[in-house]
Amino acid sequence: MIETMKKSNRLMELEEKYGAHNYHPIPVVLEKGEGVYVWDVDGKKYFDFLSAYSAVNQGHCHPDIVAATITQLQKLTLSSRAFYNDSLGEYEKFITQFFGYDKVLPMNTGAEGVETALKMARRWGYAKKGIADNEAKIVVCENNFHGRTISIVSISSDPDSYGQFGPFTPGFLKVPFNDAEALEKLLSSDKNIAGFLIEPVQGEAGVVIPDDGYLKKVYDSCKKHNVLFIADEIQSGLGRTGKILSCDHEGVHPDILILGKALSGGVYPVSAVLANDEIMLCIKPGQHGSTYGGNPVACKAAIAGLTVLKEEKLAENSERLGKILLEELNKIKNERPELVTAVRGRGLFAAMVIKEKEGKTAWEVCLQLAQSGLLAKPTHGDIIRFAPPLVINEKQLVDCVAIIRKVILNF
Ligand code: IF1
Repeated sequence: MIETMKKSNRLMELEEKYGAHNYHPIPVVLEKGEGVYVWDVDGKKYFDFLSAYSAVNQGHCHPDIVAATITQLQKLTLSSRAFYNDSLGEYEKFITQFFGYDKVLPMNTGAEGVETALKMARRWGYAKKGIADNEAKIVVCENNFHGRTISIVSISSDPDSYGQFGPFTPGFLKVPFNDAEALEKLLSSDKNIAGFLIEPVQGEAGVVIPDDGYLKKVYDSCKKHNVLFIADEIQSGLGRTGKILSCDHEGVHPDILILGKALSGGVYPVSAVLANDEIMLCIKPGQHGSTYGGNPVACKAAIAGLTVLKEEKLAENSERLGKILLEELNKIKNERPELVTAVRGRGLFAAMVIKEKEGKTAWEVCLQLAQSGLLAKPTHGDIIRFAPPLVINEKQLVDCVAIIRKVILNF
């Protein structure tokens, strides 16, 4: 035991000494993942209830995704877009038909996908809506999280995200999330608005779910005022909330759809921006791109990731087990109402709000969960996000709820 603890400590010290201090991880050093489980360097097994922020919806190291990726890795890893490659066209056809769009612009990280969508919306605003050059505006929601680039933190409400990173990118307006009237009022008052960017469920804000009908109302406002509805489904999509996309709960088909994270099941960075020709073709050759965007490995990983999502009916599993998870978390809340002040969730995307107790916060709860074999991490200090891989089965979920209940009842 001492020997292995030394290994964990040695590895954490290496990160402390040689790595940027841009994270404060839960003190667990992982070395293996399979399905809903991860193991640390001491051989301790955990349920992963964060899923790498919803990037491993298909479970850790899904064999089909790993196999498809390894095969391509041994053939051609990167052609660059200076040339064609034998994977990109097949992938583009696959993903555009999967989600019902004319075209896709392939990128790598979620933030790159969001930046691409912002540029695409601005370009459409000038080319199609007739907005004067450099006057296009994009509306975002308070308490959003869309990534960490300068333009994206320019629209953040979180000082930890934007503080001391100015000056900020202009051309953005904010409305409260879940307030359709506020958006309608703003869109009625300003003709230079090209797009409205939204997370259909706000992840980092703490799994904030809008009222039923909100997405449809804001979508209709966008249609009424010729504004693009841009859905960031990087965290809320790909089965996480019980549908393939969170927008599917209200039958909303975004004008621009941004995907990332679980697109490749956590095996390889892949993001995608989907839109129809009227929007997509506003960007001409040489006006946007990326070295790795659309590389053959990413294409194969994403085809496998989406195939697993559909064939293993992960959205359906998320919807069914999400109902059980929410019901059980509410029971735990009712047993400790002074500690658990709120519970919310949609599909296997849930959150529990913890009231500080004698100086002990959600962080301490997560440390005790880790000791009990379940990994989760708080956001914004008091909110614990519960988001297991969507391959979890009912028995495993029951075991996880038992761990959460034990820790909360003894906290
Ligand atoms: C970190 C948060 C989650 C996202 C949505 C775009 C992106 C993300 C809805 C950007 C990324 C990640 C980033 C990672 C931790 C995690 C996160 F805590 F930061 F906010 F999930 F909630 N849109 N979210 O959730 O995608 O560029 O990272 O691929 O930065 O700490 P990315």
